[in-house]
Amino acid sequence: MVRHPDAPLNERRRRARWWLAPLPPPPAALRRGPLRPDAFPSPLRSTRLTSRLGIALGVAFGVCFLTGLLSHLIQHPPGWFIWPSRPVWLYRLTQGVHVATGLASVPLLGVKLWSVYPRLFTWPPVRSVAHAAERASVGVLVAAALFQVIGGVLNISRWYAPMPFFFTTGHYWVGWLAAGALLVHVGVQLPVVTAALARPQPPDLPPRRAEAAVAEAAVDESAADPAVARRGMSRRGLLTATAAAAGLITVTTVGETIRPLSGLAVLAPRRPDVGPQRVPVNKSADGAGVRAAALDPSYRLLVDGPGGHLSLDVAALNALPQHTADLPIACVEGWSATATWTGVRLADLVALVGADPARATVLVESLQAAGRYRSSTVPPQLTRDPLTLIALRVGGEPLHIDHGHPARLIAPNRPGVLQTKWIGRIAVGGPR
Ligand SMILES: Nc1nc2c(c(=O)[nH]1)N[C@H]1C(S)=C(S)[C@@H](COP(=O)(O)O)O[C@H]1N2
Ligand SMILES: [Mo]
Repeated sequence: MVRHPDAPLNERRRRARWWLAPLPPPPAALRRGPLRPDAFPSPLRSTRLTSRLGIALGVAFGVCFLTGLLSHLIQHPPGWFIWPSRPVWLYRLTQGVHVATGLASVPLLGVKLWSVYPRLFTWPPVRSVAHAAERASVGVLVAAALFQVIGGVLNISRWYAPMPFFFTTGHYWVGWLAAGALLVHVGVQLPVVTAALARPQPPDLPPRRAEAAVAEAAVDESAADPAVARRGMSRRGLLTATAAAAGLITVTTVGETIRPLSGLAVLAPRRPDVGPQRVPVNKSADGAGVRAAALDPSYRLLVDGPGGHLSLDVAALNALPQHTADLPIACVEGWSATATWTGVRLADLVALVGADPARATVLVESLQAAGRYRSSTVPPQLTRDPLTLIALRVGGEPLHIDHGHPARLIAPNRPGVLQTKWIGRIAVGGPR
């Protein structure tokens, strides 16, 4: 920048802060419809109400973002990331919280947006470059928040038609966008929120408005009774209704992972005890196109390792030492169910083909020919884990075909998408 030593000091300062300089206002003739003054008269809207909703939503989004990030790291672990195998229910909890906080955000976000949408029509639309940037960042936040909440609900409802992209990737990256925009928003609005919450609470209806309402009602024949004029909702009533809606959504869905509440889970896409062998199913054998291969009498489980190759039929698998573990299937979609699994320890199979279970990374492949979840990688700390099974039975019965007959992977504290069903091949020392 060229300096002008002669320019007066404030002139230089003003130029330096060009982003705060007022912009020329647009023609006043445009100030019509929703842009006219007082176009949104609801007395329910207030900075205090918006602040309270904002805090609730900020907490829900923050928890949802962190638990979602965790789920992403577990499914795509970078080198530095180690996810413990105990407690076996931890992922079930974090992912249950992820989906529950996301669902509770639906009414919070709806009412929050209602409380601020008149600002879409503020006049003048942009006061300065800084104001324009702030409005743009709120635009990004609103778009990202709606994208996350709507996409998440579509995903747990397994309705992918409206999403012409791979949900998981979109949800992950837009999650970062939402988190960044939320941080900017909190930074900008924190002083406003602090001030709004510090002020003594205003009465539910400003008296002037209440009087006006009574006067209006007196004119209206059908509502001549002044008591009727106050029938509108109060701010406290609105907050209570919003909290009740969030609570109702939680109570009618959280039973998808908390078994004693499963009877109330009328809005949940899955119930923990509904499905073959009392365990839900996401992908059926027919859906995966594996029925014929899984029921074929010539089925063999291939185990390839540095010191040998095995080809085991179902009888041979049953002849190996059997172990039992109570472990949950915890789907990324928020439902989970614990069952009693019986089968062969992965560590035993790994040792049989000449590898050290404590150091072996194992690739587990399904008979399923295509699909994102046709294989999964088991890290060494799970390979050696005595609870990691190639399960042949659930609840004492041979696996139902939809649960992965003849053999499926079940390992402790692991997302459902990584619990590969209809296993055809186990490659020991495979790609990390
Ligand atoms: N081969 C294969 N295995 C799979 C899947 C799949 O699509 N293909 N889906 C996974 C998902 S998303 C979940 S939640 C669990 C569910 O196991 P279940 O159907 O026995 O409850 O299986 C996993 N195993
Ligand atoms: Mo899943």
